[in-house]
Amino acid sequence: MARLNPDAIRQGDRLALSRALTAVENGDPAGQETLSALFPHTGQSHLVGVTGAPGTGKSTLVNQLARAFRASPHPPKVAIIAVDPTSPFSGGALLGDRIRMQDLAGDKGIFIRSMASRGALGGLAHSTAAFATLLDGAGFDLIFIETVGAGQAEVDIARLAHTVLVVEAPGLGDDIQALKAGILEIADILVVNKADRPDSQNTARALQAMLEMAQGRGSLPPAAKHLRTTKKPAAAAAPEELSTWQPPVRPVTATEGKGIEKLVADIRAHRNYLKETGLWQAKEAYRLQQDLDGLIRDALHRSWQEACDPDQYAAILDQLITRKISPLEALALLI
Ligand SMILES: Nc1nc2c(ncn2[C@@H]2O[C@H](COP(=O)(O)OP(=O)(O)O)[C@@H](O)[C@H]2O)c(=O)[nH]1
Ligand SMILES: [Mg+2]
Repeated sequence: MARLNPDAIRQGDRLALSRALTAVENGDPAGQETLSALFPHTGQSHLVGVTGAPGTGKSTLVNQLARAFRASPHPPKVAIIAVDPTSPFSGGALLGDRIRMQDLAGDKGIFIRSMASRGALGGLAHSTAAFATLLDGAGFDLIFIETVGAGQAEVDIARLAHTVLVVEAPGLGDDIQALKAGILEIADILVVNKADRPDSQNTARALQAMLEMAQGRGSLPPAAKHLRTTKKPAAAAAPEELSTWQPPVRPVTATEGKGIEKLVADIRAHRNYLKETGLWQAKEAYRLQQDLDGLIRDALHRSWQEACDPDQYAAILDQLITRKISPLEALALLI
């Protein structure tokens, strides 16, 4: 592997950026070095997570959003990370994503990258965060992270983002898909795509009703007054618990670009809200703390593993399984 060049990445060298992303994806130490070199220059990008069940139209939507942002008066540089846990190919893309890449390929202000993530070192959320940091360091103002909303991994990835779009579409089953995946509560903006379908109003109404119910129960965020009374952002509290943001339900037809302007306005409004309330910093602090804690856990576990005698471990595990000792007693014997 050629030496990676952080300066070239900062100056917009796309090849250098691609190389660094690949290095990070492969767990190559040179990738880590590049990340560290770029880190002081990061923290500028707006990360927008886009999640939802397969087929809801996320890729189509992100495509339209990228195009709309690029057509605005002071166009941001836009990057798209498509996280596809099912793709076994590094840098591989689904058919829809390949079409998208061709579609947006001529614009130097757009960078698109798929991340195949099976067996990603340190987990999916960790590699996605690393990708976002590299793109941030490369000067992308707006980074879309598209994930298939199917479980905890996607929720973890979405949590990386400042703004989370949960995409729903009618006709994919009777239930609201996001409810099943447990991702409704992390939505900052609820997008009801395929508004050209006759049943889409029912989907929108059902979502609105669910939101109102959740708010009535108080399971959605209470007042953000903590933020105004404390001097520094509470890194320990999950920032979403401090938010008073009311997620809008936004109908769009991604294939026709209908409703996209309003969605762009929603995304900008949420960014401004985060900046004005101090939640932006709180989110950044929370994310970095989570990342550090994860690294510490991994490092401690690794060093324990290196020191651990596998035979002793097997013997203690056996005692645990046969219930001769409790988990806590096993821990005391092992550490
Ligand atoms: N009718 C209709 N179809 C759409 C719309 N947006 C996307 N689709 C279609 O839905 C399918 C899945 O879209 P895709 O963007 O790949 O969904 P993803 O799996 O969520 O990324 C494709 O056939 C799209 O053409 C829309 O607004 N209306
Ligand atoms: Mg997709």
